[in-house]
Amino acid sequence: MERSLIIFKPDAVLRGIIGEIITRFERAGFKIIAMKMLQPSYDDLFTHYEGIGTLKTRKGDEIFESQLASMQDGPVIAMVLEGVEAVETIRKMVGATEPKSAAPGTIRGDYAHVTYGAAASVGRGVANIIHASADLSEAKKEISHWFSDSELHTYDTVHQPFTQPRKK
Ligand code: DAT
Ligand code: MG
Repeated sequence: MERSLIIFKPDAVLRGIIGEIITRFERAGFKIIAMKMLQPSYDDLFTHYEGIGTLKTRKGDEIFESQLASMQDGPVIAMVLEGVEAVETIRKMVGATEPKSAAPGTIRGDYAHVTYGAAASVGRGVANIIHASADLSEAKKEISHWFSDSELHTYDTVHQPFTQPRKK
């Protein structure tokens, strides 16, 4: 089983669409093993977006600082989901970074439509609802950054019979 780190960004929390999006993950059979609301600090976001995600290196100071400020517009909800090849499938459900380019049916494509250009013109990170780990290595680092081991829960769901050997 893989684990992926999800963050509902302030635009999702302030719009009140968290429940609908959690439902999509539950419907796909992913198990929520951790969840908390927090007001992220600049330092925590720096580690998340540059220390782990290399956003400043990849996209430059202006986009980086705009994104960190946008992530502090309100509280966020961090969550860990577990499932078979969870990281790749959750990224597929989330869709492309720029909502304009995100396919209909994806979370970013269904809940937003804005562009990088529009975000740049107002000095904001592009409001794209949700963060999801890009690959397994990022997922592991992000989960241990946002959650302690004792916050990660172990329990059985009704999906498990379909992913485990048949009982004799
Ligand atoms: P993703 O979140 O799809 O993994 P990323 O890691 O490249 O994408 O960027 C992290 C976040 O930074 C992204 O969700 C929104 C913001 N961002 C990235 N590129 C941007 C841009 N060109 N304009 C505005 N915000 C941007
Ligand atoms: Mg990323």
